[in-house]
Amino acid sequence: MMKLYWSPRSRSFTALWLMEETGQPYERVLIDITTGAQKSPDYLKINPMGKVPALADGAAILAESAAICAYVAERYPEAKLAPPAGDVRRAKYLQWLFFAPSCIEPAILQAHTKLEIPAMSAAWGSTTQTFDVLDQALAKGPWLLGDTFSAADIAIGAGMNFAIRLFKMVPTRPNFDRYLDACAARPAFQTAAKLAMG
Ligand SMILES: N[C@@H](CCC(=O)N[C@@H](CS)C(=O)NCC(=O)O)C(=O)O
Repeated sequence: MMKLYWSPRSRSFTALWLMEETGQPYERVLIDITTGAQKSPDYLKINPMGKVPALADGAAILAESAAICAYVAERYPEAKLAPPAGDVRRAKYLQWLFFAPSCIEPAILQAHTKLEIPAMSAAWGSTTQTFDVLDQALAKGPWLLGDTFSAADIAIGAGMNFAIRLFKMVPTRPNFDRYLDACAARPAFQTAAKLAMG
């Protein structure tokens, strides 16, 4: 059984939501980041960054929420969380999955801190550009791939939910609201949200 290393009220929500979407059993291993457990020598062997979440699937161990999304979607193809290789939708699936940590996450942080970074130098361009591009992608909906829900929605939906609904770091928009309502209506999201409270 896979082991998910997690902490309440943290980015672990992405991985909790993901695991709940698979419908597969998994073990939750609490690493309470308020106690410093994430910096213990034992946990640093699992994630040398000393951060949650991390996942162990037997001897296969990995961290980074988007990588965990990609790994689990591949391990449980029956959960249909990723278009398979050869499917034309896989291109955009990968694009949005990588967009989560490389553009959405830093754009949220920039919106929150108001840090000035030249758009030409920032990998995510600017907060406006990042959120405009996401807004356009969600115009048709309900998901990033249209009618197909995927692990990319988990990576992006969890981040946007955190930034817009939980911490009000980013102003909402009609397409974001519609999208976050659709995410929040999923039973797996709701179970994960309860678990994430600790
Ligand atoms: N890039 C990582 C970020 C994970 C992360 O920032 N985790 C935070 C909790 S939200 C953490 O473990 N912080 C504890 C610490 O830095 O000591 C991912 O996307 O999974």
